[in-house]
Amino acid sequence: MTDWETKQAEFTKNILAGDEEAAIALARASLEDGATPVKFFEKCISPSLQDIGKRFEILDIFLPEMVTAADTVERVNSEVINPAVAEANSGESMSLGKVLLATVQGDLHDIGKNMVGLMLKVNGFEVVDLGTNVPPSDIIARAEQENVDIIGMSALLTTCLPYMKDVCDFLEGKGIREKYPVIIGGAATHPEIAEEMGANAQGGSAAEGVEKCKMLLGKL
Ligand code: B1M
Repeated sequence: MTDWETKQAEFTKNILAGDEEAAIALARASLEDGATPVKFFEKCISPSLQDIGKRFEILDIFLPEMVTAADTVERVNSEVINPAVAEANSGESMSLGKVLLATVQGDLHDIGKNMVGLMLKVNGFEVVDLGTNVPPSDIIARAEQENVDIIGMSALLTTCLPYMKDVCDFLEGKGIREKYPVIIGGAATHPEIAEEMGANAQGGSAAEGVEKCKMLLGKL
């Protein structure tokens, strides 16, 4: 087992047990050892949640354990990861553009979207975060009101993918499709789905989401 695999196994154990103090201590120790907060998120938090998802799927664990794990991760993020990401990037002051972010209708998953929002902010984007369970009509109305440069949507439930397509189709129907580059992300998405629904880009990770937003605005 590599160091990261050992840490990740330990982290998974901590979050499943809802042991917030142990999970926080593990994250802090990793950062003190030199890991960046984003690396800890991608190497530990994200794969641990994926493992938990797989165990949920095969009925090895049940909803209450998934809720406990998610709540524990949220505490680790708010106490350790988010402040460390913000601090590491506190010198940034330019504005690259305004990105609307939303988890689409029917979907309440927001851990990944929140990380994307934070990474966008620390990389110089303004973020309008509409939260979770946001209907297509609200996404378009707020994009117009806020005059955003990009519409970003997240989905983890495959049943909610059609709402992402609805946003692309409604924009087309209103004759404003060209005004808004659309990026999608979240575990239910992949690049082919983005292409099929007519989105302009897909992000497989928060870092990729930031790169793709820069690319969409010609800032790379
Ligand atoms: Co849910 N859940 N969940 N869940 N959950 C999944 C998604 C699932 C795959 C688990 C499984 O069965 N294997 C499954 C969906 C199956 C499917 O649709 N095919 C599932 C299910 C079924 C459900 C419920 C229906 C369970 C039930 O009630 N019976 C229910 C639905 C509730 C609802 O949304 N209406 C439910 C509930 C929950 C909790 C509330 C307990 C909790 C969410 C808490 C929260 O988000 N605040 C939860 C969790 C934690 C998960 C898993 C275990 C982990 C999700 C996560 O946070 N991943 C998940 C298993 C899995 O994903 N494999 C699962 C880590 C996160 C960092 O990844 O969000 O993909 P992700 O984000 C990444 C990238 O994708 C990217 O960057 C992020 C960082 O790298 N990215 C973007 C994300 N958005 C982006 C946007 C971009 C660009 C990049 O541009 C705009």
